[in-house]
Amino acid sequence: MRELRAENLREAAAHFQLEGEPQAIDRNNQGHINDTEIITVSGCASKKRYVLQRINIDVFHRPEELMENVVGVTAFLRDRIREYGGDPARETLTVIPARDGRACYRDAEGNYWRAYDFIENTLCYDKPELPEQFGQSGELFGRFQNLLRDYPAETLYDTIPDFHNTAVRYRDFLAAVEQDPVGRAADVGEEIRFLTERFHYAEELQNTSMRRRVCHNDTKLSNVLFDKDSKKALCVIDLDTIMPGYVIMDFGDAIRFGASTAAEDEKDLDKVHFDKKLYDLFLAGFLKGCGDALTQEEIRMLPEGSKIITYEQALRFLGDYLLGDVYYKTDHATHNLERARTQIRLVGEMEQEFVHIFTIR
Ligand code: GN1
Ligand code: MG
Repeated sequence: MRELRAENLREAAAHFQLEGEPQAIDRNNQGHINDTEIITVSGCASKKRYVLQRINIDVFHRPEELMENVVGVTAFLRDRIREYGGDPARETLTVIPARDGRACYRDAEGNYWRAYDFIENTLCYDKPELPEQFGQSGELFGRFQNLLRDYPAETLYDTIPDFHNTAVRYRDFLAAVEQDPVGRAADVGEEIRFLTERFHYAEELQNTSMRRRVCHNDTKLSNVLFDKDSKKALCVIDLDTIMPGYVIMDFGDAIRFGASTAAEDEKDLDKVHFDKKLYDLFLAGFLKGCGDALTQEEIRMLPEGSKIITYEQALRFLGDYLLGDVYYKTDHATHNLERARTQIRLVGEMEQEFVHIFTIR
């Protein structure tokens, strides 16, 4: 992706139906994929803010289809939220159309942009201040699943084909090991072995009878907005990967990220542990939020989903490291390797924990 200049941002901002003139545009550096800016406009009754994002088209090849998913799902959610007396302006994202009425704007350099209302008085966490907040995020993701249970999943575009197809991720990983284009494989033999020994995770969902539902596909805690005053989980954000998928993967992805005692890129592995108490808090919240949406098989498979997606994330991080860091944004040369190692550590600990659970029950 090309570097952005201030004039790109101003030009893009001018193409959206904003209430007022942009006064300031500030960079927001969260997220590994898109570029995010916060636009403050003045001119209307009070100051108002918007989120302006350049969609990463190296990752999302069909941004118009992606936005069609987002518009469809957020409109559906808005109706459901109204039905239970919630506030759709705060509990889901609101897409701001471009001046020509489309959901995204393509500039002369081929960049794709979209805008959302900024939801004020919120914050997001990599680590919650209180463990209960992680449980609440579980309830929010469960509710998200429940509210969307009747959305026709088959009408959604695959914004990234085979995104959580672990078998395909495994094949891609083996290809990266094989090609080893930047000569990194020799130094990570132990990690490669850990992952290849566990290829059964890659095959586990190949013949499942579980239903493909509307999934978020990126349920990490940092994709939840919390209300600053009540500190309650409020809104699920980052809807780029909404696609049909298995609910156990959405559950597991949240666990992978949030039930770890350390950051996803912690260098000191002694600090990285799978926290079963956090897992249980999330599980309780998630089941509550889902209501009666899940089948017995899905519920039974939730721990397995946690292992599979964490394993898959390890494949993805280590694969990207081997390919020379072509996908994830990185801050330093070993960043993806450190990320892969935390995931490997978590898979190992989840295996211990869940074997234990299954043997005592
Ligand atoms: C990416 O966009 P962001 O940072 O929320 C990635 C997820 C990974 C995550 C790991 C489109 O998410 O799949 O789980 O990094 N998103 C995409 O932190 O690849
Ligand atoms: Mg994302």
